[in-house]
Amino acid sequence: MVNLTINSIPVTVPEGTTILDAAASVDIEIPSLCYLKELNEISACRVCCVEVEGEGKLVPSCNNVVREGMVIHTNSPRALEARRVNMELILSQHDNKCATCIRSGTCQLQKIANDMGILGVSYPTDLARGKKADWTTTFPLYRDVNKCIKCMRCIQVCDKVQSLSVWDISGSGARTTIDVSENRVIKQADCSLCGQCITHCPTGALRERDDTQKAYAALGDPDRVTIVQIAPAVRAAWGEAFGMPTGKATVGQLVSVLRKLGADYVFDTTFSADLTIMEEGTELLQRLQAGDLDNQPMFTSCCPGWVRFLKSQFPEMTGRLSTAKSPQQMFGAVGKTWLAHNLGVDADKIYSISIMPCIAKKAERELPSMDSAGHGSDVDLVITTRELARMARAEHLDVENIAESAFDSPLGDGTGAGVIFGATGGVMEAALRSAYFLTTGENPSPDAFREVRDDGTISPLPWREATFELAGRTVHCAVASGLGNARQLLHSLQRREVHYEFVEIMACPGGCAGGGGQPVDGTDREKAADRGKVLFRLDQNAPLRFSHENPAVQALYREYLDEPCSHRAEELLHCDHFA
Ligand code: HC1
Ligand code: SF4
Repeated sequence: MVNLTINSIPVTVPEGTTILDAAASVDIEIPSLCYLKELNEISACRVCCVEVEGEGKLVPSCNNVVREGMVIHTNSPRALEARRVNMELILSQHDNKCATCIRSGTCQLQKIANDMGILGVSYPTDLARGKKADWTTTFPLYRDVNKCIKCMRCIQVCDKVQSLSVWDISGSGARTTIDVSENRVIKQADCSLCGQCITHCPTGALRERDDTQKAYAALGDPDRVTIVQIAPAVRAAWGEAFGMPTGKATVGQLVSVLRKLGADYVFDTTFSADLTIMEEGTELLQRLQAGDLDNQPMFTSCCPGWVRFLKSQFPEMTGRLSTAKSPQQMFGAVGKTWLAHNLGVDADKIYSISIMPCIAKKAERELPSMDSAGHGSDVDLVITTRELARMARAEHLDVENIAESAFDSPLGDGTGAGVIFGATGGVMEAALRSAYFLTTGENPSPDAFREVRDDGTISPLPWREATFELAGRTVHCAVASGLGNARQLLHSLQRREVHYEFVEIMACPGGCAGGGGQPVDGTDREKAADRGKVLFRLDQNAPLRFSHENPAVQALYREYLDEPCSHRAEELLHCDHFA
């Protein structure tokens, strides 16, 4: 242990502890901007500088460790002055247009500047001129070079967690900035659109393409019938955007918000998650029985970030994806066919909006294979959880106290199995529950496959694995979230170091619960695990916990599709990932 003094308080901490953490251990908060524990400890911003007595120098507290006998002042006049100068220099290269900034209220730069009482900047404004024009096009990810504070967090999260290295430092000296690596434009950069750079950005430099105006136009158009679907993971997180604890705001309240915003029908993506299970589970059994999985696994295909990653990084393995479309897209295809017929509505009048925790879903809906209902795109618009929150805020709704409202029928029916799609391991678990039923005619215990869940225990591998008996044989399963972990798993598969029949991969760490379109609160606290717990709790308490028991899914097969993987189901609900 190391003994030191911080602001006259005696502190004892283990060797190797940073000054920042040592101060936190006695409730002294040192402001920091670029720092992300174990990810970005480079002291680029130097806002966390403290004074070390007797050494005549200021040091960044995020990457300097404590030494025996140190006497540290976090708020000495020198430390405060250095912090203010560093902040003002950063602000001189920032556009400071808080009134029109997406992160106003959750921006860490804004918070620290306000906390420090900075009312003006002593240095001339010196904004970067970057490739801004490239970002104003239709790409779902948007970057504003004049809000970038060069903290390098996007570089680190994309490189270390997602293994894609889309971002890099560009230029030198005072002209140093962050841009797409290797002098590419973003469309050429194999970006998975996971959005992790956005959720880890401390300012408004990175954001999703804003599609709220299109949503307003559709919701207010009397000639359109708007059908809205809400993704599983949104329900666990949307209230955070209003300062509520994770999971406090319910999905029933969100349904009410959407009705207030003008939605004609509000449905649940968990309906089509259940449908996905029927199709993907049947495909799994068919491929197992055909011997197609003897050497290489079938991959889940519901995460478009993962699908984009696979197609760009391991194109030779694209054929291992399940052909099942994602729940979002299955919903879209069913919405403009069976549902339109059911509602007695002209399918051409339907405008289908998804509320998703995801940026990649915006690109997924635009893929050429996603128009199988024959009425334009099956899904017309994707709005992230954050965009939805902005729309609710603009409406001045008292979301905390709004009464719950039920989903519309029939695509509002979902099971607990559909809900857990939003957490890593959930798709696999839901699929195995129904695959067991499809092969034995009996339900397993709903929790029989919980081993694939991320329960917080450390896995010896960068992924989780489990083995189950299914269809008279042993099925080896693996679950990975985060694309860096996925890359390691794929390399092991290619080198034949591991063998699995069924593999679930989600691009975002923790699955959609940690999606790139989820609320950010400016605290840097990773919330995916807590949101995942909310989803598993909802499953635990759900009246139905098996996808094959979803009454709307059963009716859809009875009235329209016949059976899973039927000719019509293949046409509507499956796709060619090579297209
Ligand atoms: Fe997801 Fe999915 S779980 S991909 O994360 O399979 O976005 O929530 O909607 O489509 O159901 C996202 C979430 C979501 C799909 C489902
Ligand atoms: Fe989108 Fe979910 Fe995939 Fe993240 S894990 S890219 S939120 S679908």
